[in-house]
Amino acid sequence: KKKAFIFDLDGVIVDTAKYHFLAWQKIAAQLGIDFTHEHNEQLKGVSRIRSLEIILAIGNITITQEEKDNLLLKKNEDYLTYIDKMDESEILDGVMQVLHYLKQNNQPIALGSASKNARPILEKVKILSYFDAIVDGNDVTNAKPDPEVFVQAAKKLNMPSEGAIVFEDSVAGVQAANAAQMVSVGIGEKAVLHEAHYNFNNFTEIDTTFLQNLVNK
Ligand code: G16
Ligand code: MG
Repeated sequence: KKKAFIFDLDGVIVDTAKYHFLAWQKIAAQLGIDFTHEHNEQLKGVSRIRSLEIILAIGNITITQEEKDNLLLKKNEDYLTYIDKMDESEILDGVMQVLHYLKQNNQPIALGSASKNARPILEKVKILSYFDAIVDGNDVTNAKPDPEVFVQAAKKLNMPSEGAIVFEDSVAGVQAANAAQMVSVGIGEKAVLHEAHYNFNNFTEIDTTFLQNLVNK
Protein backbone atom coordinates (compact mmCIF):
# COMPACT_ATOMS: atom_id res chain seq x y z
CA LYS A 1 0.00 0.00 0.00
CA LYS A 2 1.04 3.56 -0.73
CA LYS A 3 0.16 6.95 0.70
CA ALA A 4 1.33 10.41 -0.26
CA PHE A 5 3.66 11.82 2.40
CA ILE A 6 3.86 15.62 2.19
CA PHE A 7 6.38 17.68 4.15
CA ASP A 8 6.26 21.37 4.91
CA LEU A 9 9.76 22.89 4.77
CA ASP A 10 10.34 25.76 7.20
CA GLY A 11 9.93 24.54 10.77
CA VAL A 12 9.52 20.90 9.74
CA ILE A 13 12.65 19.91 7.82
CA VAL A 14 14.85 22.90 8.71
CA ASP A 15 14.56 25.82 11.11
CA THR A 16 14.72 28.65 8.61
CA ALA A 17 12.28 30.67 10.75
CA LYS A 18 15.32 32.06 12.58
CA TYR A 19 16.73 33.41 9.30
CA HIS A 20 13.38 34.82 8.19
CA PHE A 21 13.27 36.54 11.60
CA LEU A 22 16.72 38.13 11.24
CA ALA A 23 15.92 39.39 7.75
CA TRP A 24 12.46 40.74 8.69
CA GLN A 25 13.85 42.37 11.82
CA LYS A 26 16.18 44.51 9.68
CA ILE A 27 13.29 45.58 7.45
CA ALA A 28 11.15 46.35 10.50
CA ALA A 29 13.94 48.37 12.12
CA GLN A 30 14.27 50.38 8.92
CA LEU A 31 10.56 51.18 9.23
CA GLY A 32 10.96 52.08 12.90
CA ILE A 33 9.08 49.00 14.09
CA ASP A 34 10.18 46.94 17.07
CA PHE A 35 9.75 43.41 15.70
CA THR A 36 9.82 40.69 18.36
CA HIS A 37 9.98 36.87 18.42
CA GLU A 38 6.30 36.82 19.35
CA HIS A 39 5.50 38.86 16.24
CA ASN A 40 7.54 36.39 14.19
CA GLU A 41 5.17 33.55 15.16
CA GLN A 42 2.49 35.20 13.04
CA LEU A 43 4.67 34.89 9.95
CA LYS A 44 5.12 31.12 10.06
CA GLY A 45 3.74 29.38 6.98
CA VAL A 46 2.59 32.73 5.63
CA SER A 47 3.69 34.03 2.18
CA ARG A 48 6.40 36.67 1.78
CA ILE A 49 4.05 39.48 0.77
CA ARG A 50 1.57 38.61 3.52
CA SER A 51 4.45 38.64 6.03
CA LEU A 52 5.32 42.21 5.05
CA GLU A 53 1.68 43.25 5.32
CA ILE A 54 1.51 41.80 8.85
CA ILE A 55 4.65 43.73 9.85
CA LEU A 56 3.26 46.96 8.38
CA ALA A 57 0.05 46.39 10.32
CA ILE A 58 2.02 45.87 13.56
CA GLY A 59 3.70 49.25 12.99
CA ASN A 60 0.50 50.88 11.74
CA ILE A 61 2.37 51.96 8.63
CA THR A 62 1.13 52.50 5.08
CA ILE A 63 3.58 52.50 2.15
CA THR A 64 3.30 52.44 -1.64
CA GLN A 65 3.39 49.28 -3.73
CA GLU A 66 6.79 50.34 -5.07
CA GLU A 67 8.19 50.65 -1.54
CA LYS A 68 6.71 47.24 -0.70
CA ASP A 69 8.39 45.68 -3.74
CA ASN A 70 11.73 47.19 -2.73
CA LEU A 71 11.46 45.89 0.83
CA LEU A 72 10.46 42.40 -0.37
CA LEU A 73 13.49 42.32 -2.64
CA LYS A 74 15.77 43.55 0.12
CA LYS A 75 14.40 41.06 2.63
CA ASN A 76 14.93 38.16 0.26
CA GLU A 77 18.46 39.21 -0.68
CA ASP A 78 19.36 39.27 3.00
CA TYR A 79 17.57 35.96 3.67
CA LEU A 80 19.51 34.33 0.83
CA THR A 81 22.84 35.23 2.46
CA TYR A 82 21.80 33.10 5.47
CA ILE A 83 20.52 30.28 3.25
CA ASP A 84 23.80 30.26 1.37
CA LYS A 85 25.62 29.18 4.54
CA MET A 86 23.30 26.24 5.26
CA ASP A 87 24.38 22.60 5.12
CA GLU A 88 23.02 19.17 6.09
CA SER A 89 23.77 19.79 9.78
CA GLU A 90 20.69 22.05 9.82
CA ILE A 91 18.23 19.23 9.10
CA LEU A 92 16.07 18.91 12.21
CA ASP A 93 16.44 15.87 14.48
CA GLY A 94 14.66 12.71 13.35
CA VAL A 95 13.80 13.96 9.86
CA MET A 96 16.39 11.80 8.05
CA GLN A 97 15.21 8.64 9.82
CA VAL A 98 11.64 9.26 8.65
CA LEU A 99 12.72 10.10 5.09
CA HIS A 100 14.88 6.94 4.96
CA TYR A 101 12.07 4.75 6.20
CA LEU A 102 9.59 6.15 3.67
CA LYS A 103 12.09 5.78 0.81
CA GLN A 104 12.95 2.20 1.80
CA ASN A 105 9.24 1.41 1.74
CA ASN A 106 8.68 3.09 -1.64
CA GLN A 107 6.27 5.66 -0.28
CA PRO A 108 5.74 8.74 -2.48
CA ILE A 109 7.26 11.87 -0.90
CA ALA A 110 6.47 15.51 -1.71
CA LEU A 111 7.30 18.95 -0.43
CA GLY A 112 4.46 21.41 0.17
CA SER A 113 5.94 24.76 1.11
CA ALA A 114 4.94 28.42 0.92
CA SER A 115 8.56 29.37 0.29
CA LYS A 116 9.85 30.49 -3.10
CA ASN A 117 13.31 29.40 -1.93
CA ALA A 118 12.38 25.78 -1.24
CA ARG A 119 14.50 24.16 -3.96
CA PRO A 120 17.78 25.94 -3.15
CA ILE A 121 17.28 25.11 0.54
CA LEU A 122 16.71 21.40 -0.19
CA GLU A 123 19.83 21.47 -2.38
CA LYS A 124 21.87 23.16 0.33
CA VAL A 125 20.95 20.55 2.93
CA LYS A 126 21.41 17.82 0.28
CA ILE A 127 18.00 16.10 0.40
CA LEU A 128 16.47 17.25 -2.90
CA SER A 129 16.71 13.70 -4.29
CA TYR A 130 14.35 12.34 -1.61
CA PHE A 131 11.42 14.26 -3.09
CA ASP A 132 9.33 12.80 -5.91
CA ALA A 133 7.44 16.10 -6.22
CA ILE A 134 7.93 19.68 -5.08
CA VAL A 135 5.18 22.27 -4.80
CA ASP A 136 6.27 25.63 -3.41
CA GLY A 137 5.53 29.34 -3.36
CA ASN A 138 6.28 29.61 -7.06
CA ASP A 139 3.49 27.18 -7.97
CA VAL A 140 0.47 28.21 -5.92
CA THR A 141 -1.94 31.12 -6.17
CA ASN A 142 -3.70 30.60 -2.84
CA ALA A 143 -1.58 30.53 0.31
CA LYS A 144 -2.15 28.25 3.33
CA PRO A 145 -4.71 27.82 4.99
CA ASP A 146 -6.01 27.27 1.46
CA PRO A 147 -5.44 23.57 0.64
CA GLU A 148 -4.04 24.29 -2.85
CA VAL A 149 -0.38 23.61 -2.08
CA PHE A 150 -1.10 20.14 -0.63
CA VAL A 151 -3.73 19.22 -3.23
CA GLN A 152 -1.20 20.05 -5.97
CA ALA A 153 1.46 18.01 -4.19
CA ALA A 154 -0.74 14.88 -4.05
CA LYS A 155 -1.66 15.37 -7.73
CA LYS A 156 1.99 15.63 -8.73
CA LEU A 157 2.59 12.33 -6.94
CA ASN A 158 -0.39 10.81 -8.80
CA MET A 159 -1.94 10.05 -5.43
CA PRO A 160 -5.37 10.87 -3.98
CA SER A 161 -5.67 13.70 -1.47
CA GLU A 162 -7.68 11.48 0.83
CA GLY A 163 -5.39 9.58 3.16
CA ALA A 164 -2.37 11.71 2.26
CA ILE A 165 -0.23 12.60 5.27
CA VAL A 166 0.96 16.18 5.90
CA PHE A 167 3.70 17.18 8.37
CA GLU A 168 3.22 20.82 9.42
CA ASP A 169 4.49 23.23 12.08
CA SER A 170 2.09 26.12 11.39
CA VAL A 171 -1.58 26.60 12.26
CA ALA A 172 -2.33 27.76 8.70
CA GLY A 173 -0.63 24.63 7.35
CA VAL A 174 -2.57 22.26 9.60
CA GLN A 175 -5.80 23.98 8.53
CA ALA A 176 -4.77 23.64 4.88
CA ALA A 177 -4.15 19.90 5.31
CA ASN A 178 -7.48 19.40 7.07
CA ALA A 179 -9.28 21.37 4.35
CA ALA A 180 -7.71 19.01 1.78
CA GLN A 181 -9.19 15.99 3.64
CA MET A 182 -5.66 14.88 4.49
CA VAL A 183 -4.20 13.49 7.70
CA SER A 184 -2.50 16.37 9.51
CA VAL A 185 0.52 15.69 11.71
CA GLY A 186 1.45 18.71 13.83
CA ILE A 187 5.15 19.14 14.56
CA GLY A 188 5.60 21.50 17.50
CA GLU A 189 3.55 22.67 20.45
CA LYS A 190 0.33 20.73 20.82
CA ALA A 191 -1.40 23.74 22.41
CA VAL A 192 -0.76 25.74 19.25
CA LEU A 193 -1.41 22.93 16.74
CA HIS A 194 -4.45 21.44 18.49
CA GLU A 195 -6.38 21.22 15.20
CA ALA A 196 -3.96 18.56 13.92
CA HIS A 197 -5.05 14.88 13.88
CA TYR A 198 -1.76 13.87 15.51
CA ASN A 199 0.79 15.87 17.49
CA PHE A 200 4.51 15.43 18.07
CA ASN A 201 7.11 17.83 19.44
CA ASN A 202 9.60 16.77 16.77
CA PHE A 203 10.43 13.90 14.38
CA THR A 204 12.40 11.91 16.96
CA GLU A 205 9.02 11.10 18.54
CA ILE A 206 7.70 9.54 15.31
CA ASP A 207 8.38 5.81 15.04
CA THR A 208 8.03 3.37 12.16
CA THR A 209 4.91 1.76 13.70
CA PHE A 210 3.12 5.09 13.54
CA LEU A 211 4.14 5.57 9.89
CA GLN A 212 3.20 2.03 8.92
CA ASN A 213 -0.22 2.42 10.55
CA LEU A 214 -0.86 5.52 8.45
CA VAL A 215 0.09 3.60 5.30
CA ASN A 216 -2.23 0.71 6.15
CA LYS A 217 -5.20 2.86 7.13
C1 G16 B 1 7.73 29.49 4.70
C2 G16 B 1 7.77 30.19 6.06
C3 G16 B 1 7.19 31.57 6.05
C4 G16 B 1 7.70 32.35 4.85
C5 G16 B 1 7.28 31.61 3.59
C6 G16 B 1 7.76 32.31 2.32
O1 G16 B 1 6.78 28.54 4.54
O2 G16 B 1 7.15 29.44 7.07
O3 G16 B 1 7.55 32.23 7.25
O4 G16 B 1 7.21 33.67 4.86
O5 G16 B 1 7.79 30.30 3.57
O6 G16 B 1 9.14 32.16 2.18
P1 G16 B 1 10.03 32.84 1.06
O7 G16 B 1 10.19 34.27 1.44
O8 G16 B 1 11.30 32.04 1.11
O9 G16 B 1 9.29 32.68 -0.24
P2 G16 B 1 6.69 26.92 4.82
O10 G16 B 1 5.39 26.69 4.14
O11 G16 B 1 7.84 26.15 4.17
O12 G16 B 1 6.67 26.79 6.30
MG1 MG C 1 6.35 25.69 8.20
